[in-house]
Amino acid sequence: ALKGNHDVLALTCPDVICDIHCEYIRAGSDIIETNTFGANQITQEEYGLAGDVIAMNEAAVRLAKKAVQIVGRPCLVAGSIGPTNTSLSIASDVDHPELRKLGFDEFVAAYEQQIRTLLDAGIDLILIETAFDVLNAKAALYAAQSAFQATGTVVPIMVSASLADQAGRLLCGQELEAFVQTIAAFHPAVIGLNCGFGVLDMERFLPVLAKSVPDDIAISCYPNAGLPDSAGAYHDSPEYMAQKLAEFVQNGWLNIVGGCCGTTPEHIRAIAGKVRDIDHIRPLKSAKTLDKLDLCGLGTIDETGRMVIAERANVTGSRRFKRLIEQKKWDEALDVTRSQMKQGAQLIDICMDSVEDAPLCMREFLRRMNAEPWISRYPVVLDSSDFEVIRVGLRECQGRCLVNSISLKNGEDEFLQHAREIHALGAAVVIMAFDEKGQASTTERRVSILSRAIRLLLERANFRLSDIVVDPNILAIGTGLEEHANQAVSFIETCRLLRERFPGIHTSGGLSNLSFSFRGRDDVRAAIHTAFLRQAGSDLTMVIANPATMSVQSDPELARLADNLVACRGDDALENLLEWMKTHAPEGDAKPVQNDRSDAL
Ligand code: THG
Repeated sequence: ALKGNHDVLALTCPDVICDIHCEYIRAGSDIIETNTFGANQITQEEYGLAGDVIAMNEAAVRLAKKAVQIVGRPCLVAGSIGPTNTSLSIASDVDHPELRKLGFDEFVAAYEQQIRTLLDAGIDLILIETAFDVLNAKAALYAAQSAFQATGTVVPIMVSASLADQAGRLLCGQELEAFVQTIAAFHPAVIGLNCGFGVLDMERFLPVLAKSVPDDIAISCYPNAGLPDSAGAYHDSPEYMAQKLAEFVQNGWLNIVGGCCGTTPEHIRAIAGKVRDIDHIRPLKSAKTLDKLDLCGLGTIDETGRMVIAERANVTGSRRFKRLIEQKKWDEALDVTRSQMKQGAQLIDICMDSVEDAPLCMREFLRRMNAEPWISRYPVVLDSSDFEVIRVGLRECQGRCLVNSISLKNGEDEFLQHAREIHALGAAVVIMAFDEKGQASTTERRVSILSRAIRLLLERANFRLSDIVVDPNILAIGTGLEEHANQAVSFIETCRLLRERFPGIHTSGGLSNLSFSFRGRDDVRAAIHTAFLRQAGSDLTMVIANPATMSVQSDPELARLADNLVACRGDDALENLLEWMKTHAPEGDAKPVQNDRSDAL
């Protein structure tokens, strides 16, 4: 049963395919696509033709190039990469959100084989199209980079999404703007829309693209000729499509237009005729050095103020969360993240480091989270000191996530290798102030280690400043040890110096670390956190915290004493605060927490 397997036609009816290419080139196409939309292991497995994938791709490129030669006018050949028939983000069985038919690495292998073959056969660009699941597209983008390395050939990449609903979401649930942010991190040449409901329905989504696609990336749009009727016929006329697309170009929204399902050579002739002479094409500018961080999940977040990363989904920082994960109480564990977001956090830090089989727990949790659209609209912060856990996490997150963290503690080689892997998967990274000698606790060492790490990322791992978040280590104050007294001051000073040296760079830290010596006194901890955040001001652009313990209205005397302690003002700041604590019992029935400090770090 080969019905529906159009990709096999390059092998079985080569002349038909070549003639079709010729017709479109004569009609005015500047780019034609190879007949390889489903010519990959995953799709062809269904037809029992996985063994013919290489031959299909080779033949398809040959036919497209032959057609260009026959017609004799310049035309680029784009290697078509479809999404396959399988989704990486959506569970095949709703009762088992943690199961997938196939995993990310299997997609990468299938795509890498297809893309290598297309590159060797001589395509001019790669077209990852009809993306309905951003994770499938990520796998294709990751595979493309491996294929570039393996073949030594690099070509521009176009990525085109297909929207599934009138709200402008992909089938996997991701909003268009979040899709753009996720994909833009891979620096393709073009981002756009194709297929879908036809040109009319694309009209309101193109301004979203025009607003969110970075200035150095082109925008494309090649819709279907309307929505097919029950007999599978498409009804948008060539003139109508051409007229609408010309309007879109005139609006400055687009750089590349064309047609998808149901568009005949007549459509392409009409479109080419209408748009060829419009000079109001969307301008492309070279990239700015600092773009936005653009972390996202299924949705985008507001990055204008200080961003709050929720800390409680952390098995080393929360006994309760650890118990929930160990007992596989997934719904209750998900509730932890949900309530943190309700309290005002914009990002979710997830750490599984102290449970058995942390990589598996990370994957299971992320897959279950993914089935909760309300939670998964927020960006994920993958918190682990085990890079294997990070690797797993990066393969499950739909949006652009933040890796927390890497450092120079095991030297430059490992640092760069991990950084490159993170970058190749489109994520941003937190770098901690550790080096080969250990943790930095002076301003001088904090600044020097982090500056060195930033330069390595910029110069040797292809990062932009906007892909990097620095964390100079928030350490506990109020311990009674003199060398800890100015830790908050030193942290804040480091942030300021680094933001002077690298304008616009993001800074972050774990707020609760600061007040470890005051465990059991949530009122005092909250006052210390509030004072710290006020003193850090705009030098601290992100913070890992329990949103419930920030910006609280404390007793004015407590607020003043906490402010002195954080600012390391006077020799008796700690003494005065301890004195106040003796005379002001904790509110409610707060009990001292028994676990020791190392447990939460
Ligand atoms: N920088 C970066 N990442 C980090 C940290 C950092 N990740 C981990 C940690 N530090 C930030 N997260 C937490 C989470 C919880 C607590 C502190 C930091 C915490 N936990 C309760 C306590 O110790 O009182 C635990 C109580 C309980 O068991 O419920 O305070 O600095 N980049």
